[in-house]
Amino acid sequence: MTAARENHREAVAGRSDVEDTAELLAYYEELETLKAGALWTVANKIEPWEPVSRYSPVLWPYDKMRSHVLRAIDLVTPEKAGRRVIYLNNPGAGDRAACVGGIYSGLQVMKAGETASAHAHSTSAMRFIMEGRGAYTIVDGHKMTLGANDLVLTPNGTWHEHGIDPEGTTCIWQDCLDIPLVNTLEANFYAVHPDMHQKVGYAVDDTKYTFGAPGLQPQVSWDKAYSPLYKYEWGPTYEALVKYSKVTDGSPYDGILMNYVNPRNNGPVMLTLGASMQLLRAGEKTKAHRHTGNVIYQVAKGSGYSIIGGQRFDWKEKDIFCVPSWAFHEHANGSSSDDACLFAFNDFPVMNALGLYREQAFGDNDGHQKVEA
Ligand code: 1HN
Repeated sequence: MTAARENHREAVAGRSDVEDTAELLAYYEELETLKAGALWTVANKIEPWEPVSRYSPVLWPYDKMRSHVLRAIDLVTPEKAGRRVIYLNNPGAGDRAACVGGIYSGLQVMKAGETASAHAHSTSAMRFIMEGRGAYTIVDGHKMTLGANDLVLTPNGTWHEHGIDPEGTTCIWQDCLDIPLVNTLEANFYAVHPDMHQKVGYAVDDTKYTFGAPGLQPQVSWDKAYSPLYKYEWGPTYEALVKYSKVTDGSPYDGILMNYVNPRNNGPVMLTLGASMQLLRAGEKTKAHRHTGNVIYQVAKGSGYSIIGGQRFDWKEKDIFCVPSWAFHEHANGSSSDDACLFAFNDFPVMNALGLYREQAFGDNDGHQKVEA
């Protein structure tokens, strides 16, 4: 771009190019004493041409995380800790405890026979089960049994608690909450259940049998903004992806992708957080694109790599990685004989509801980023 054109661009956007003088600097200091400032000193920073994420792409290898997560069992009890969780702290998060963007995430561990008491908060949460047998979550009196690669919702405002059956094994799952977002909005409330635990008021797994039949809905009213299904099991999810892969070319950027939806309106499972599962066929390499919105991936099956913002991240089962808003990313299945599956949490419902969603393909090099050395 020529200098004249650049100046024009600045002028059009009201961008500033004011040089500091002694008089101006003194003026800025005076404004500061009034708790005020001159817009032209911050305009370029607060109104970037395009999103500039403070967050980095990061991969958390499960084989490195796991022993530290298990160690917490001997160090704290769920009673004392509230929840026994090791959270994923992006280097750009500062004091926000964010995994990426407005999303918090952590690995929670409980052993057989343990329970974590009931509480409710304004934040919305999802959990994706990583390992172990006998885990359950109770949401507003609905008890759900959980196995590996199942997704369970604990929507905002619901009483929720977790436990592991005494006959079960140590369980680890990934939590995902919209904490940084809700705290930015300064709208976060938290309450502990008056009886510590809630009563199970329905048959175990009733939501699955009430709301979980594909293409069929019961004559039951539901006035909440989130999905009444609460639990999405791995078996039917994987089966649906495999069947879909046989009748579609899929997306050049996502492979075979399906969103978890609220069966009452086919919208996202909750107002602020969405989730998806994508299948990369044997040998599949997607093209790069970017979009507004933040995504946290967990490898549900297989191995491969992703290139995010020009950096290559090799992944295998249960590894977690994040893609910050507006970062180019592409995925590759490392196997030429078996499929790979990437589960993902995202904040697309927020981007869509607020009219902020944008997407762009990577134009050069046949859609593939160059990997930085
Ligand atoms: C929460 O409610 C859980 O219910 C886990 O398991 C992690 C982190 C911050 C705030 C609430 C849970 C959480 C959380």
